[in-house]
Amino acid sequence: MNVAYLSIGSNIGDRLYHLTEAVRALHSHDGIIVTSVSSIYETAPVGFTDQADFLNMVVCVETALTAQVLLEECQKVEHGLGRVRDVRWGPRTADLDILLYNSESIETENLIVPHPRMYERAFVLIPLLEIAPLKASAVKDTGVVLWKKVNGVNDLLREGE
Ligand code: A4P
Ligand code: MG
Repeated sequence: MNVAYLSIGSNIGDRLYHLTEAVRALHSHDGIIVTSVSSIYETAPVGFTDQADFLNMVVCVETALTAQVLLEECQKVEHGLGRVRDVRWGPRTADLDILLYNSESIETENLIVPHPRMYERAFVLIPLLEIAPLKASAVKDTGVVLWKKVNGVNDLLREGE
């Protein structure tokens, strides 16, 4: 089974309804189980800023689908919720992006994973950190290794004594 993290955003109409229907649609797919969901955040628009505030959340799914097929399913969910693509980064009833798929790096014509802009976007990172424990695999090959766990200020200060 594969584990993926998806970002969901909406800034048109009944935003909460769009998020919940997106999750319901994903969960009702035979090859997708939504295993955890973040809180819902209200977020100022990034990129094209002259548009309404978004509601954003991140969900974790277990899926038998390949990343490519998962992307197609995400796009079907967007269409089902009446998404029309016009302005890039512009208003949308529902935008579903694949943030992570296992710990794979994917670069095809229509899919880049990890999502190329996720690390600079608080509206992605804050909900993601809520449900995705930082795993050793996530920092693999970054040149960063856990050297010592510190349990609070006193623990650290005792080290220096
Ligand atoms: N695509 C490539 N990689 C991926 C991926 N990992 N997940 C391709 C999903 N799609 C991926 O996306 C354009 C193309 O990206 C797709 O055809 C797909 O093949 P789109 O959803 O059609 O268009 P878009 O969403 O306008 O563009 P994009 O590049 O996905 O925009 P972003 O970067 O997702 O930005 N501000 C707030 N506060 N909250 C938001 O949710 N969202 C955006 C959209 C801008 N500002 C925002 C928010
Ligand atoms: Mg998108």
